[in-house]
Amino acid sequence: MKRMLSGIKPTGQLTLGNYIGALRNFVNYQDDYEMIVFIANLHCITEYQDPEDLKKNLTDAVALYLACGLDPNKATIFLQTDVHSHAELGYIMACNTYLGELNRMTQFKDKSAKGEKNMTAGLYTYPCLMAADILLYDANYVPVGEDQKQHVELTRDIAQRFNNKYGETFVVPEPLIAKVGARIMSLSDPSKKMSKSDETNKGCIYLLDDLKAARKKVMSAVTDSIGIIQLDKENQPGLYNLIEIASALSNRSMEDIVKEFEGQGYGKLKGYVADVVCAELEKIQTRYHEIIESRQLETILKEGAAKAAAIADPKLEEVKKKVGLEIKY
Ligand code: ATP
Ligand code: LTN
Repeated sequence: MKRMLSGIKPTGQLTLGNYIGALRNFVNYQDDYEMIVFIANLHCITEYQDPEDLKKNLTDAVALYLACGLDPNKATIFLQTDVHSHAELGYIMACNTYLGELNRMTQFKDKSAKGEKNMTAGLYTYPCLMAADILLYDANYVPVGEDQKQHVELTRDIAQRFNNKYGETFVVPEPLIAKVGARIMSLSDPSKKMSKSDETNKGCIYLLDDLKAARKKVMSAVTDSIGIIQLDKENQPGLYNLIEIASALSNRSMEDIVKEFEGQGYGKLKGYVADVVCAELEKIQTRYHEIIESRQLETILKEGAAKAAAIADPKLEEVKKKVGLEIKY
């Protein structure tokens, strides 16, 4: 069975974008792949997080993973810091990455271009830690949203370089981008990605949003004045995004949805999208509350970390040996 690995960085509450672009796919993959998913808490602190908020977000993320259908009997689920090899291999990977490569990472470039202050060294070297996360497990596939593709490509370069320098060590992973829903856009500004760091809060649906609030966000989503229901991503990005959301959640094709609402007003279509979104959120939230109350998170994470470490720790030892980081007695 091929191995698949992905991580999520809960620096805020998980969003519908995370669900459609990532989580939901993990659930579909867990039957056909050996699935490893982890909460990338070390990645979270590349930017300051209030410690209490961070703790809550990490806990919610695990509970939401499970609520969305990830099954700890099928997939390995753990917290990054519970497996120490990540940080250690991350450093070794940083020593095998060139500044020029990190300078090309668009996520970092965008943040510096915006003139963000107090950017940390951790944020800059973050792709090296991400490479370690992936390479420790010899993952064949890495399912991510569009925005993370470049980081997986860098991981491939680092792996190939390491293999050439030190001998065959790592499996070179492939990014896996879902066809529908790889980039869900903000409901209030369809030129931007739906993001948990949305300042106005209007464009982003959180998985734990109150259903009424979620419905309101969909109903007031920004569309256009063209007034025709069709698939025109360029001129009607807001409408396209709504149809894409409904399609991803209902497993219907976007064309099929257009056919049903053709010739009708945007309000009707929005009502349908809101129904689909709220039904999905309700299902997830019910499970989420059951999981939080059942207090099983600690055991699941402990068992997940033990399973993960059994793969990661020997890999790190192999790397250290190859690099020459040991004393000969
Ligand atoms: P944000 O920009 O909201 O902080 P992120 O991409 O930096 O999000 P994560 O929460 O770690 O951080 O994202 C987890 C996964 O969800 C990644 O694979 C990412 O590509 C995917 N993802 C995040 N937002 C969206 C979106 N709007 N549409 C599709 N996929 C998304
Ligand atoms: N960088 C990713 C989260 C992440 C990840 C990973 C994803 C950290 N390590 C390894 C896939 C594989 C993000 O910001 N979404």
